Amino acid sequence: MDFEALSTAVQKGKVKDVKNIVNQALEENVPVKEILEDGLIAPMGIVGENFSANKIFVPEMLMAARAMSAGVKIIEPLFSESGIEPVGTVVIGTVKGDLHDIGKNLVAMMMRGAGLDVYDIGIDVPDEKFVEKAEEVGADIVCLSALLTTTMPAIGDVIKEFERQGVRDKYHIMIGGAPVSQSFADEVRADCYTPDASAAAEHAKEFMNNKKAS
Ligand code: B1M
Repeated sequence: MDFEALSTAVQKGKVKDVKNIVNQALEENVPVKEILEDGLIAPMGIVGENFSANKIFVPEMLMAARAMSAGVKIIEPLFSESGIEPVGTVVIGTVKGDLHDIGKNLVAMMMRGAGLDVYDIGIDVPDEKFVEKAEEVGADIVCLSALLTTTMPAIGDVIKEFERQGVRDKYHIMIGGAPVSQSFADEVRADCYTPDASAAAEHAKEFMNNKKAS
């Protein structure tokens, strides 16, 4: 499998090429995790650097995001285990003012793959919507994603909304996204920060196992 060709196709937003290379890689039995991490996630880092350096602009960034999502869509079914009793219920969304959804979608995908029942409530989600959905579906875990330094504070607002409605302790609140850190998680009193989608899914599964055992 040609990782460089896949990386270039993602960076240039070539949806058709991304689909062809991913399908070919699957035929060659390349591990799905490698396709995802080295072929699809890594080039988005380069796209971000090029954007910061003013070498590309929002339209190119959007095209790259679309191409990456097309690749993820092909491998997504391979991450889910069907016919398994859900180990827990998760509500996930990107906070208010933030339109980035690729990372959040990956977390949802990995969590489904770990056997969790995931309700994805989308992007630019108002604070109260997280509470409303968590209460409606009887969630165990709530996941909040933010990609901008300007939208990070909305994570704290969502947690305050859970507190305001007197239901904060019912939920394990996990947070993540490129600018988010453990110290920020401590500051806003989140229950957990994980740097990536696999760590988030792993933590959620472990949390549910401990919850069931106690
Ligand atoms: Co935006 N953008 N963007 N963007 N964008 C960033 C985030 C930026 C770092 C680029 C840069 O300058 N280098 C920068 C933010 C700077 C800052 O805040 N300090 C930025 C900017 C400035 C903007 C705009 C303001 C640009 C503009 O309009 N002038 C604008 C804002 C729009 C808005 O949200 N209101 C904007 C718009 C966009 C697009 C729409 C064009 C597009 C998003 C398309 C989409 O998501 N559908 C876009 C993209 C693609 C990016 C970059 C290039 C890539 C993001 C991405 O998808 N990464 C990004 C640069 C970068 O991150 N290097 C950038 C791949 C993804 C797999 O990683 O999302 O980090 P990530 O998710 C990881 C982890 O963070 C973690 O797991 C994931 C997988 O392992 N994780 C969680 C994420 N959420 C989690 C939740 C959890 C746990 C883990 O819960 C438990």
